Amino acid sequence: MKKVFLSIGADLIHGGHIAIIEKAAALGELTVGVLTDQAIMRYRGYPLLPYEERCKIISGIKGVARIVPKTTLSYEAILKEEKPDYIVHGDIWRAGARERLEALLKVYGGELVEYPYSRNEEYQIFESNLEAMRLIPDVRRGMLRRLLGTLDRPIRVMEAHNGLSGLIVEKARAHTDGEARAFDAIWVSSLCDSTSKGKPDIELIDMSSRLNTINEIMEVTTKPIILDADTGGITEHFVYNVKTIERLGVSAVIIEDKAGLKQNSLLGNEVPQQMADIDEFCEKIRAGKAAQSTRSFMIIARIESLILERGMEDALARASAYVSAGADGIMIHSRKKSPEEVLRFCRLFREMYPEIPVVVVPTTYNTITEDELAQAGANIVIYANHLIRSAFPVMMRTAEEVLYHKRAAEAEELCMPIKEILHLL
Ligand code: SPV
Ligand code: MG
Repeated sequence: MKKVFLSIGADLIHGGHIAIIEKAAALGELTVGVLTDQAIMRYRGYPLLPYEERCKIISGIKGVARIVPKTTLSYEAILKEEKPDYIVHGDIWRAGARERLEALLKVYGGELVEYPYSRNEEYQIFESNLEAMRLIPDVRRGMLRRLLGTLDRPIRVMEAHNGLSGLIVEKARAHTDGEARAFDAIWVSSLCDSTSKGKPDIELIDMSSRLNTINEIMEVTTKPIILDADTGGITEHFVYNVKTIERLGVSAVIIEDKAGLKQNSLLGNEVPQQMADIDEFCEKIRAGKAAQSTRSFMIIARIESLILERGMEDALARASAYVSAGADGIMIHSRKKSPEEVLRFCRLFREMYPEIPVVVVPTTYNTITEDELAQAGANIVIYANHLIRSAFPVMMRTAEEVLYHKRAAEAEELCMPIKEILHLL
């Protein structure tokens, strides 16, 4: 009997999939490679159904002899292992994918069997409905916890401060090793939200305005959102804000343990800044946790001890207190050029709490890689301000070029072509 292989995501199964499975099964013994959660995330965002559930559905379909996990979009590993006589595939391909597959099949003499993909209009509606489900607040909110429970690498988060930068975080891909690498979540930074409004990062932008920014980003993205809520404000206000952002579908809020006028952490002790009283901050965490109504929402406590040079012991003592108060995770921040103190904190914290998620923000210690941070125990890596910082210098140069030349021709090479921007959305 011939060996047949078919790869499938199976987050949504409709008649078109059943038809292709039937056709594949008619060619011989059918093995279905079900894409793992991580493999799906690389090209389309988090699947609504976890891998185990999708396998159960596929295993119930007539003609499926066997299921194997397909951990990447590439067929390379699976073909080496399975050497199927036939690979069955629909006739819609990602750029270069067909050629890559044919080259792999050539090595051992396998054959590609292509079936026309069902272009039934109804199926296309089902598929766009599935995409729309990602926008439902309950679905989006739960994604961060699901990512923390699934990924075998740190969650990669990029800042967004408006709809356009949100779209960039949503769509950006780096193609390496035959895979498309993407960001997993969005950081709504207080620094970038304030800067994009021309204001300093001193908790000046009120919650209504922050909510507008979040809404703008949510309108054009599907990825989970982590909100930088500065100090969280006074506890009596924080509890109401928790309810609001949770209802919107934000996955996590991070609050920092400062009191008085909050200034940006990267200024450190160059400006007067105070740490919050530990007990008062714990009370804020407890009140926030009591105010939330879903299990998926997370309140993460951010420790500023290293920023304000209070030492490692203070940082660790605060971490323990905040975890005991119910924090779902700890963010440790540093403004050193070397990652050494953050790595030390992560290792010491991990000895005490193997399971509590740790968030890091490698802005100043930017040569460290995500893999190295993960080895020390970090679970979430936030690139906190890079889109706005990279946009600003080019906008400034464009303005200066126009002023200097009294015309726009010289600025053109700094600009996206008009046609491209018109078609961007
Ligand atoms: C932010 O992005 O607003 C942050 C991180 O809080 S930092 O600017 O490094 O303090
Ligand atoms: Mg901030």
